[in-house]
Amino acid sequence: METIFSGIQPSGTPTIGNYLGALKQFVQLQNDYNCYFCIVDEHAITVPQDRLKLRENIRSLAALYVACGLDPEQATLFIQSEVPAHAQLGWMLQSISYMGELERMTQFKDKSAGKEAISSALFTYPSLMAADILLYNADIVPVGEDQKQHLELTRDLAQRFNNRFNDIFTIPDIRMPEVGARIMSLQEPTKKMSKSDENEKGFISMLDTPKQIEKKIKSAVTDSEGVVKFDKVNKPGVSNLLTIHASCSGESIEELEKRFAGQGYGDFKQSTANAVLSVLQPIQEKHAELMQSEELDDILDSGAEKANQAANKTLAKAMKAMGLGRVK
Ligand code: AQP
Repeated sequence: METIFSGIQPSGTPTIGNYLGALKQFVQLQNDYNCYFCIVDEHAITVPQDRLKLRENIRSLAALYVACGLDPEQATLFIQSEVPAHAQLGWMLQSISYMGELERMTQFKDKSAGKEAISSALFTYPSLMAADILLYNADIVPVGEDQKQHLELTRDLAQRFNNRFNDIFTIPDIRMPEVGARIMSLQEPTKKMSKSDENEKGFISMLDTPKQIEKKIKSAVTDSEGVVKFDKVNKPGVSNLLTIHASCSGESIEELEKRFAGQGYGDFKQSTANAVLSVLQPIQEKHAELMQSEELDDILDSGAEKANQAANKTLAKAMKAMGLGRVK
């Protein structure tokens, strides 16, 4: 059976973008693959975090994974910092990562733009992400489009390590959803929707109330044309809402264009909000139940145990290949 690895940062509550680009795929894949799903808290601290908020976000994200339909009996769900091999292999991979290739990463450029104090960890983030994936010899990594460049670097680092030391790592393939791989901000539809956006009107959090969701979608930036048509270049706002609607309701973009032809944006926005609510409401109910239960800690304990076992095996091979430590 092939292996899958993917992670989400507990840097806030996941957005509908994280759901459509990543979480939704995870649930579909768990029956056919050996899956590792990770709460990548060490990635979250590459930008400043409030300690208590981070803890809360980690727990809430774990509950969301399960609430979305992830079955902990089938897939391994764990927290990155509870598996020390990630940081160890991350360091080893930094030693074969070049400054030039890390400087080219658009996520680093976006997140560091205009900031004065930028952590070195934000710069080396892709080497740690490569370690996350390579430790489990993942064949496939299901992610949204924004992670494509990091995935390409992961493949380069794996190949470089294998050529230079020993053939240890599996070269992973990326897997992106056909629709929903890049959900855009509701306020600036040429920019990706992000859970850490300072403008809360720009994203729909998976735990927003129905009122908040309706309000955010109603005030989403569109255009003055009043025509519901998919055209990413000239109508980025409407195209983004069409993508969200189609991904949530299962209808095609063409069907939606036909249904709302000649109707303006009011009904279309209401229908988009309804489609989002129909997906998020059952998840929110399950999330609330899980947050009150002890089940979550049992799931994360057993996930950490399984992940440590698998990761330590690969780490030992990689250390031996590089000549680290002693021969035992
Ligand atoms: N807007 C998006 N559309 C589709 N997929 C998306 N993903 C993120 N944003 C979108 C996918 O969600 C997964 C988890 O992402 P992450 O938390 O590891 O980091 P990120 O990609 O940096 O996501 P955010 O929401 O933008 O987080 P912050 O604001 O903390 O940087 C990934 O598979 C990603 O592709």
